[in-house]
Amino acid sequence: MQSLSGVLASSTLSKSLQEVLTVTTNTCIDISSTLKKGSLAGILGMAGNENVQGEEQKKLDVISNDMLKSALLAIPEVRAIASEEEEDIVPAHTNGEYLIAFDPLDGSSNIDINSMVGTIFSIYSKTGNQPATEQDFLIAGNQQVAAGYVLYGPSTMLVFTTGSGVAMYTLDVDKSEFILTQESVSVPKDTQEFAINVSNQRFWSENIQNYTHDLIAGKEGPREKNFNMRWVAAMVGDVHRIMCRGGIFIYPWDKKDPSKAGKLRLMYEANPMAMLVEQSGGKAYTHTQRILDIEPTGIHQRVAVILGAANEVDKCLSY
Ligand code: AFP
Repeated sequence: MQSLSGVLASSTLSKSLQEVLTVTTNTCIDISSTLKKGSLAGILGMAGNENVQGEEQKKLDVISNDMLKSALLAIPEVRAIASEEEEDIVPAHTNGEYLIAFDPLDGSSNIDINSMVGTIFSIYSKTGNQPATEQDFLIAGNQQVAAGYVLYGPSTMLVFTTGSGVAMYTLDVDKSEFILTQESVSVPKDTQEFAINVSNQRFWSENIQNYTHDLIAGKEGPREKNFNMRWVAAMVGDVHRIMCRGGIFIYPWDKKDPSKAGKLRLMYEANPMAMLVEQSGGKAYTHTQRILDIEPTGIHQRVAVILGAANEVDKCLSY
């Protein structure tokens, strides 16, 4: 069984990108072992302040953010980082080749119930030797050089791509290293499983209401087949299920706050997940455009997300 370090060493990736991936994933191994301690480490519960999103921060949001920030800022390959938990970008080395955007702990509302959470990361290359600015991060997702997530579940798994397909790794806890467990991921074009938070149904646009109505109508309805529903309340968990057995994940625009295009963040949730899904044969759109083509306007920009089985995404967008 090949280790991540062995796969990277035998790859054609630059040594500097290998270093960024190694530091990112090793830090996620440390986050994983911290999470496994749970309440024994006195790290559950609220941190007592809000992040830039206006969301209550959990202690582990702050802890995991600080672990990734300090590890990445310490390596010369990094020009700057952007994080869900940081209002502004954090510059590192003016000669650094890479920009990394991350959600240090996605699904943090699941922490205190011992449910799935994860780290999501997105990597861009950066030429020149000027100090980084927020503008440097406002690059379309189709320019990502790497994207991935680490899922902290019953086992800790790393799923990432550098643009030539998607592989899955499982953490060998004894050796503290990721082992290649699936060389190539493929998302089936069709599905009978959807993920959406139905409690928001009354706030959705009419087309999403009609689309989900027909899913729930099942065999007797216009889709003429039954569907199953899952909702992990952590994008990383719902996307991992899709990477494993297919499906469609939707976090649509809703009229609770019409000024917001959606709940999920483009730079460190939608873009990396869109690259993974597309690299696996799936599709990732907002209501109107391919996510990876969006020209960002801000590092915390929110978008609607409809991703997964290619034919089911097309079907959803046809309503
Ligand atoms: P938290 O990190 O605040 O738990 O939010 C997770 C998330 O951004 C995404 O991972 C989930 O898919 C989505 O929000 C869940 O949103 P709801 O709580 O509205 O279902």
